[in-house]
Amino acid sequence: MTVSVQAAYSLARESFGELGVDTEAVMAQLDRIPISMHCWQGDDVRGFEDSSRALSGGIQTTGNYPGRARTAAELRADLDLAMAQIPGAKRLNLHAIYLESSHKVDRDAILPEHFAGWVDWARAQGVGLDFNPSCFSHPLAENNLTLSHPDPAIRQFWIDHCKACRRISASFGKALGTPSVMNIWVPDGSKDVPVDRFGPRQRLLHALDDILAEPLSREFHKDAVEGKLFGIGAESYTVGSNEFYLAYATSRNVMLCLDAGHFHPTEVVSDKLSAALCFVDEVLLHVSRPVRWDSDHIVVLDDETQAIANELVRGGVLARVNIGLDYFDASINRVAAWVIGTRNMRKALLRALLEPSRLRDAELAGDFSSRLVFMEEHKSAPWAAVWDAYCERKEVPVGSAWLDRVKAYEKDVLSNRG
Ligand code: RNT
Ligand code: ZN
Repeated sequence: MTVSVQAAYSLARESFGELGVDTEAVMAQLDRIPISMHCWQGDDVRGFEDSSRALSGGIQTTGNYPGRARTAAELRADLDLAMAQIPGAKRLNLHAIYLESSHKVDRDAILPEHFAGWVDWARAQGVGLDFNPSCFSHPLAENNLTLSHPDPAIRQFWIDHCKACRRISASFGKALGTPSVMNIWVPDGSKDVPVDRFGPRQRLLHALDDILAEPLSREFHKDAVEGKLFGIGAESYTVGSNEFYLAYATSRNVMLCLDAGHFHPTEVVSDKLSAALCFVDEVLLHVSRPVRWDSDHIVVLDDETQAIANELVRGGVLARVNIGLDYFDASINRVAAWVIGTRNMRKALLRALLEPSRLRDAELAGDFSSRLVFMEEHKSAPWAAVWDAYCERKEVPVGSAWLDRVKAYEKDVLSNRG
């Protein structure tokens, strides 16, 4: 370790030790917590199916920073660079539109072989894969209707797509020896006040039941469902609302996906985890940063990201919560966006793991003055020294040194992309 990092770490280790926190054990635990990085930050959620297709489904990337990945090879190269700057266990979260095929394959006909390149890459990198059906950016997803579409043929197309995706997801789990979490999110909703709110929800319910009918071992594949409040162009009604999916996940024993940007502005995911986990076995997190709306800004080390990490550690539910990221920013270097958000999520986990037991003790004793004092003290505890030491041990850059590598890559590689 460099002298300054070592010196700061020794002092930090001692000061946490005085409060009963073993920084060595914390680092070891931190390193094993997987964070699933979302492939779609690298190319503005476009995929490789048809690059002329505009992003639909009520989600939006804004910005046109140069260097967007246009092929799977480019996306993997960008991910390699990003992952090399991020310490700890990682996974990659793929969407169905990231298939590789020499000829056009429609979404209801996709097969594991179209993702062979990703499996090879994941194996070489030692990362697990997660998956998502892509029920948007497609001619049959116009008007934000897919699994709840009133036309049975269109509905069936999306049901078949989701069924094909489950098999691909299970193939990932089998190939890589770690279950793939497959998250179903559909954009279905209505721009203006609908007449019928019941019909679409009943159709979605039956479509989901149909999709999940094929039994697949949880050793290879796990299902998750993601609700939301509204999307662009679907402001008045969202078929898959929070209530709908909470009840669905509970009654069907599937995972609930909680996205930090999918609730009313003063609601927070950090408070929902302990409620949902009373009733569902596992949760999938889409850690994101909503700025005034579901804007999917890059995750920063803000209060809510910290509160989420605190809940996972304080609640002892790290094994039941799958941490995934979900944001897409096209206004800055996209590799930097991945590194910033993923490192921040792990920093939040580190701070949570370093929390001394005196906070809980004070609460249990009813001493809320001490609880608040200790909570506030912990914010300025020397966690950054532990973070730097951890980065050095994992041979990833300390502080902002990774930015030089990303800038060099931008100059040598990204700026040459048309
Ligand atoms: C949309 C959902 C969904 C998507 C990704 C691309 O609001 O958050 O998770 O962002 O699947
Ligand atoms: Zn999401």
